[in-house]
Amino acid sequence: EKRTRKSYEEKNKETQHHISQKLINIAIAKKSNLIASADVLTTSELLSLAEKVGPNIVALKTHIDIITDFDYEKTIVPLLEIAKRHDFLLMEDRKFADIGNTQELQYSYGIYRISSWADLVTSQVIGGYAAMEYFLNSGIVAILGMSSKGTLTDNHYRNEAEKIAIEHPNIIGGVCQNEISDSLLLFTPGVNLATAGDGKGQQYNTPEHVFKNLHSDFIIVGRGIYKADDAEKASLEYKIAGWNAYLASL
Ligand code: 5IU
Repeated sequence: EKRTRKSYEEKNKETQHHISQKLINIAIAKKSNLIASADVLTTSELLSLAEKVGPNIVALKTHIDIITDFDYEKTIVPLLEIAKRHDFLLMEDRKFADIGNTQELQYSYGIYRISSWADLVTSQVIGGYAAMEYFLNSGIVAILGMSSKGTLTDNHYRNEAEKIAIEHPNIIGGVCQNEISDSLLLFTPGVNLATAGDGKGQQYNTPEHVFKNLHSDFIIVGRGIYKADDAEKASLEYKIAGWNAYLASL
């Protein structure tokens, strides 16, 4: 075992990064380890989902570049207001994968201006340690392993990527389907209570699996929530399932 099961209270004492502390404090206050993935295509769907799931989540994960009618004033400004009111963080799943200079430009410029609103950003670490220096306002969640069938993130890659994540003060955690060092927060997507896959390579596990076997800290759920007939109800179900699985794993 790479990772001992630690409570959120223990993690909170150990972490130095203000974003990890914020995230963990929300988890404790809400009794939630749920991050909803808002892979929706319009501003109105994004805002309506955020409003419905807001009370049950610690963070909302966006792919802001799939919003077809994106407009900073109409999309980001109200999203920030909802996040503040319901007390959740914004995580932009940008998966940066370039040299430091380019990542710095992608992070702050263009129409999305990610650096001005994202508490957390995901990044590949393929560009190496120095490429991680420029995401100054956000906590970085490093992509260490992927959930899709046939991913190239094998044991060797994961170990090398993890070394960078452990060493880099701006990296607060990793996305992975395996155990990682407990100095990092572990974020696990590919969670669904109803199905084992999506027919497009996605592979799903249950909250029980990710907390008990991987000692994960946060589950990321997309279609299990936003495709449900009642997203609010589904988010509550995943919140309870995630929290119970966490408690059972202690
Ligand atoms: N996501 C994964 N697996 C990964 C990584 C990211 O599913 O290994 I890295 C993203 C993709 C999507 C969300 O935005 O997490 C999962 O959505 P579904 O729960 O709808 O499969």
